[in-house]
Amino acid sequence: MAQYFPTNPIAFEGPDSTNPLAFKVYDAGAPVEGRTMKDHLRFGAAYWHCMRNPLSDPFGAGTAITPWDDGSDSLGNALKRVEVFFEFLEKIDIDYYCFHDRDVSPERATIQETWADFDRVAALLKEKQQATGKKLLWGTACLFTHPRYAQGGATSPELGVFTYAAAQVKKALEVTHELGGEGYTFWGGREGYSTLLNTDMKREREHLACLLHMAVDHKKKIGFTGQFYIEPKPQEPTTHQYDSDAAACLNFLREFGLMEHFKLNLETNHATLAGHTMIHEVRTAREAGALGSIDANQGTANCGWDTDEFPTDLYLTAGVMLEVLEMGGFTTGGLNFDAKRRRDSFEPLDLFHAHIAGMDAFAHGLKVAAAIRKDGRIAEFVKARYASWNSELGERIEAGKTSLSELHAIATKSEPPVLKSGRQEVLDGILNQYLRNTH
Ligand code: XLS
Ligand code: NI
Ligand code: NI
Repeated sequence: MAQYFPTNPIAFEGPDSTNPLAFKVYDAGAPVEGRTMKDHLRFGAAYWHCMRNPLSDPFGAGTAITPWDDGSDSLGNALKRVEVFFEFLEKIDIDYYCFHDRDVSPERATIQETWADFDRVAALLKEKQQATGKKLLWGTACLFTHPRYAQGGATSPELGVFTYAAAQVKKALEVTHELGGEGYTFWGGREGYSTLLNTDMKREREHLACLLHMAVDHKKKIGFTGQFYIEPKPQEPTTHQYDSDAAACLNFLREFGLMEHFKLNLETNHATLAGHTMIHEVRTAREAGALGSIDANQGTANCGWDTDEFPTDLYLTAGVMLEVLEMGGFTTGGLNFDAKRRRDSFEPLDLFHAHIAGMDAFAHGLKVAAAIRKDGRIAEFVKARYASWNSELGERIEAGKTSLSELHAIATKSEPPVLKSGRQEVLDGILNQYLRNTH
């Protein structure tokens, strides 16, 4: 194995290990609810953050130390990064990865040249996948970096831009298919507006739906059976994005007849930017049968940016894994670390520290979630809370077999209803008990 990272493969050393380059909780082969941790968590690494993020911010230059990268956009440099990335995947023991077309290969003067380079890089990605057994969780097209997309990709007021975006999606989809990708994501970073004064919102949303319908058609045409995802985010970079949260995405999909073709790829920091908890977003998607995949990260609570930090909050990971277990586990999706190191964690080894922290946090969340489910107290409480609905009248209301007049008559002759306590603090305590007692 090449040696771009000065570490051995990361191993599980148990909860008392003090080795920063070891897993304390994530024990890949350990069984939880009849499946291994590895199978449940389906971790993915993001090519853009691992290989292409210089760790700059609006006030300062990049700090990341990347001795393997000559800083050029040459094909040789792009191929070199693939070697480095696969060494990382092997050593960190992550099975899946995700990429945008422009992360792995550069944009050239013409579409033909751009695609020729993309094909060369894709061939190496495929070779590396075959040699290591690593897999593509999802691919995507970057429709937000190039200046042509300043006013949107699929929602640009300019037809030529839409056409270019469509070409880029076609190619990214075909490469994803070629690499055996299990999914394909649409994140509309610039599919929104800066001001309604210059925007025909109705037309732009319709155009976005047109592109997605064409993608569905093309998927069938080329025989790609991976899952399509939409990834909601309310703003940043645009002032308002059309796919603002899970509920808005579900409405969009239903409005344009796309529901059966898409699931959601939910990201924690996008949920918080939308004013929701991640658990709310995950629950909303799960109940609609549309929980597909997760971009695992977290934000700083008091900061209105998409800070994309590695997820270390155990309440978050336990809550997310409870929803995933309730769903019966991921199928095509997984936990893709759409997360970056802090600007001050710039050494190559910090990539390992960051992923280890996230993987251990999700492994712990998985164990806590399984323990809570086994205990059953929370689920029983919820069931009991709605018990009055299991009456003859409750069933008739739920079946749509009564009327306001009948309920008026019943309410008139009944005693006033008596509420039971919601016991939130008891439930918080049970959650904490499992966060403390799970090892
Ligand atoms: C940005 C998004 C992006 C998508 C893929 O905020 O999270 O990284 O996951 O385009
Ligand atoms: Ni994301
Ligand atoms: Ni994000």
